[in-house]
Amino acid sequence: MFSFHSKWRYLVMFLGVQLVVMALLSREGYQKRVTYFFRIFRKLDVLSGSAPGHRLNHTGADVYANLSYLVNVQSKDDVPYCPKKSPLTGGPIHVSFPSGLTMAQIERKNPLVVRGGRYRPPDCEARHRTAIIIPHRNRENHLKFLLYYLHPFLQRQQLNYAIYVIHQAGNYTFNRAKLMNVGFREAMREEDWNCLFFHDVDLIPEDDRNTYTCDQNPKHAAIAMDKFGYKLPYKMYFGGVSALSPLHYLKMNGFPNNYWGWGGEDDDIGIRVSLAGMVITRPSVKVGRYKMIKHKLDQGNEVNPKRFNMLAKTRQTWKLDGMNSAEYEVISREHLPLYTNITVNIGTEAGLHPPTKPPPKPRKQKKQEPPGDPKGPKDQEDPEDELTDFQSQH
Ligand code: UDH
Ligand code: NGS
Repeated sequence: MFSFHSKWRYLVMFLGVQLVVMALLSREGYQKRVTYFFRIFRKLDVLSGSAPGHRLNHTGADVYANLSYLVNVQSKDDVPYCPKKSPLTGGPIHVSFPSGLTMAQIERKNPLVVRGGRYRPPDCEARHRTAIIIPHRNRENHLKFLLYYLHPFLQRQQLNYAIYVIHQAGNYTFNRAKLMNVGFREAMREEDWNCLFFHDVDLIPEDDRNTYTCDQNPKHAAIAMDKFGYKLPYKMYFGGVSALSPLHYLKMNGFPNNYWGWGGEDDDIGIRVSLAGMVITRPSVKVGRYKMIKHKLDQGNEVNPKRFNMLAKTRQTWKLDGMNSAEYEVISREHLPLYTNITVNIGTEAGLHPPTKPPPKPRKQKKQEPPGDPKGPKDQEDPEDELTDFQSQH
């Protein structure tokens, strides 16, 4: 009887101690450790593709949905290569443009992106090194949306990447293709990128199976844009977003430098691809989908009236004008939290430092012109007249 009572006492004491131990273990420090182990298990599940949470809702998925699985690890030595197909990609991405988005919010949502807008997968060695080149001027709002979507999109693809914004200084007519030449050279100065994506600031990819890696031939990625009813507007279209390896780029002497204003430069680039003996590859229309942020033609990027005549001469000009003749001056290079901003003076048609016109001399009394050429001296002819003549004949 007596010993039965003391047995109960010992049992109650034992349970009490258990309770105290459990209470202590559930304090913050222990919780952290338990969460850490749970995270490891969850990550292993994700990488093997078996985590239930990882099964994305493929319709209208949030682009940030499965990035919470990425955990920064201290040491990057001896990490294995990333899988050939990223387990983090899900398919279609829901794209909308809510008001009030700030750069600080984007930074907070992308904690693993480092200065200059660079990223490497924390848990595996990327198979691809991709630089994104964005020609830019006065489109800060578009840039914000692009960064919001592009960072998680590229992280899902497990790429080693950086985003370069090439900002044209001054107010002179915009020159998209020349800015791309600047972007190519300046990005390659920083790292041995094996793929360059030339990306308009107003195009948001809508499917993360559209991989930002290079193919055997130059790739036109923006094959299906909403503004064209999600199909190619014409067979040779090469605008919006394209991808070239450094080898492709140099083989076609880069892009033309002399298309000032809107239109034609992308067609010229497409022609260069075939003149250099390459072909254009494309993803499927199901995957190469983009939403364009609606806008009007910018001030300073007026339609270029010379573009058709210039296109007719690409065969003669591509080896002379391009990467080998691109002249510019970098004004600044800033490694900002979400991108590298390169501000550049690309000059005008008259060169990098066009001579300022001297003030007009006071007119002298004109002598009588000798009879002869009614047009006057030959050097007064505008060389563009020749191009306009060509256009009207064709
Ligand atoms: N860009 C700028 N600032 C400018 C002009 C162009 O950043 O002032 C860049 C930007 O990356 C843009 C790209 O150059 O996405 C292409 O320019 P765009 O968006 O004006 O060209 P797009 O063909 O739009 O996409 C055309 C608007 C309607 C033109 C109708 C002409 N018939
Ligand atoms: C072509 C332009 C391209 C342009 C494309 C789409 O006509 O530069 O339309 O334009 N080529 C010429 O003008 C020679 S868009 O509908 O996006 O405004 O990219």
